[in-house]
Amino acid sequence: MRNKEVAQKFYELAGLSELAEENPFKARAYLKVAQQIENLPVPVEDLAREGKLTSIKGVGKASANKILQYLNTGHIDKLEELKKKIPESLLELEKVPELGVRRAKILFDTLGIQSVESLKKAAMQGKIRNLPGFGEKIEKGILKGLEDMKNRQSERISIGIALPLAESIVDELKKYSPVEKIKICGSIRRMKGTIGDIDILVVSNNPVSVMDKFVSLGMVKNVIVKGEKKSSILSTENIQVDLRVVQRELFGAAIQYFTGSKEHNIRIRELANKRNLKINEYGVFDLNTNKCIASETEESIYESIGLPWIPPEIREDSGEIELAIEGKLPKLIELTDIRGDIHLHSLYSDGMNSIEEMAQQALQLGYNYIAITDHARALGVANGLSIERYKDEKKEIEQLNRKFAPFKIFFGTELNILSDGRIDFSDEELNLFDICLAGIHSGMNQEKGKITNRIINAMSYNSVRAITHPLGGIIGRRNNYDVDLDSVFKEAQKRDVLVEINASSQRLDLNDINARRAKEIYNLKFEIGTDAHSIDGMKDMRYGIGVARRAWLTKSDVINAFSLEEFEEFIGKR
Ligand code: DGT
Ligand code: CA
Ligand code: CA
Repeated sequence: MRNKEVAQKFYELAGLSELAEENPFKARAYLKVAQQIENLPVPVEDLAREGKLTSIKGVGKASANKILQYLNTGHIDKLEELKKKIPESLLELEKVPELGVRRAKILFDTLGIQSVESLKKAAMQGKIRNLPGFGEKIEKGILKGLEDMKNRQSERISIGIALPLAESIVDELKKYSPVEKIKICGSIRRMKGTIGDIDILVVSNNPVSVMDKFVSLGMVKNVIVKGEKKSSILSTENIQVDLRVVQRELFGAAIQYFTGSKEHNIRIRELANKRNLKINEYGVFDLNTNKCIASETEESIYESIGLPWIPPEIREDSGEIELAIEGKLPKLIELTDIRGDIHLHSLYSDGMNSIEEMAQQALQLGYNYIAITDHARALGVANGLSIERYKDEKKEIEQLNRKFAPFKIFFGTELNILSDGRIDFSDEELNLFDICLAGIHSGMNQEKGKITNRIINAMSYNSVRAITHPLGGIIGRRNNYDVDLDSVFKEAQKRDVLVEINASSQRLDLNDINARRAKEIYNLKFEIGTDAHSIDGMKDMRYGIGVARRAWLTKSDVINAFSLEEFEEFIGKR
């Protein structure tokens, strides 16, 4: 599914169209198309193939042609045309956090700022604060944004982009070329939050034909190398994809080797050496006779060195080998263990779907319950709810519950942890809800001590049962705020508050490392919530499970893997 990627192009079109001072109506139209495609429940490339692009709301003939052109060639004429009209450096400026198109344009028009360097200089000289609509806070924000940009590892790409891309390649190759077996390996198989490049392995009796198809896929921007055994391409989004063809009998050895991690494989090789064996991408060999003793399946590779099969997500040489030797690997949580999604937004606040539609999707996903947790009033930009509107929402949920029983919709809220640590409502008002989550949505530039105390204070409300997206970052766009996570974890332990693994592929917050610490040091429990604002977003649960497995979590660590009865008991406990 390439929806996010195509949506991104339309966001770009909207921004550039505004910068180029086209009719403002156009920018708004592009924006609308971007939002629609981003939230499309089906792959945009399927609609393209079926000639049904104009069935998407807001997509006319012109936009449909742009989508087709992009899917077929990897570029959009209009986008290139706009780029030519705008100085390159201005394109760079527009990406600085806090800036965006409109402000970049003001800076260009008033101070003649065209580059990141001159922006930095002007901000340091205090020239920006006096411009209309800027002020000191934004000037500081720009400097911080520039710093963040420098620190960000912009080369790695979010799994939320890489995995769907890899899957669409697998689908196409399966459909249109003679593959017998095919597997995504590397860091994607290990479900790392960010990916360097995509590694795919295939078995085929006609490698040439597979490679021909691979290098001519719609998403190929250019071919780096093409061979019979290995080819590499660069996708239109500048993601490298390596495809290797291996012999059927060597498939297990190859996927074990190319799944990595490198650190894990180094340890595996050492273990083999101790047994007078040698492991490489072709199999396990007896060092004396050079005879191959395992290669066809991954299980056989591990077995040959006395280990059980190890789940890819924990192959990082961070303790898994030692436990595997003792036969004590934990049974990691799985996607099918999840019984409900308890962080969801509906049309009542800033979601795209009704509560009923979210419930239908939950049933499709095999869940037994959900919690609708729309934003609370302080979050004006997200259409946050007053107590009165929450009461209306509660009524609707009660009605739906009669319809959907035994499936159950819990009536929840995602509260705002305000700048002073208070939340939107009093404990008494919060009695209205079945479950209250709370998270920081504003004042993210405060200093560490303040932010930490805000979260700690939020946990002092009896009703608050979970802290959402504890670090507040958005992958590739916004850095985490500064917070003393250990203090937060300590308080959560004391108060019996859950921490969230936000499964949205744009967040993955907590990440694997922090979630593992939360469990191992502080014995915390988790909720894995998608924070979905549409039925499509609910499918992001698998990324949350990826994080959870990488954090070594089991079913019993995660509240929304509890049965409906257990979950009800849990939320009734306070
Ligand atoms: P990435 O692409 O940076 O997100 O991370 P990976 O783990 O996918 O790394 P990549 O694509 O360089 O290589 C894929 C796997 O192949 C890697 O996890 C382990 C294996 N591999 C690659 N190069 C080496 C190597 O020099 N030594 C060993 N032992 N394994 C390697
Ligand atoms: Ca890789
Ligand atoms: Ca690679």
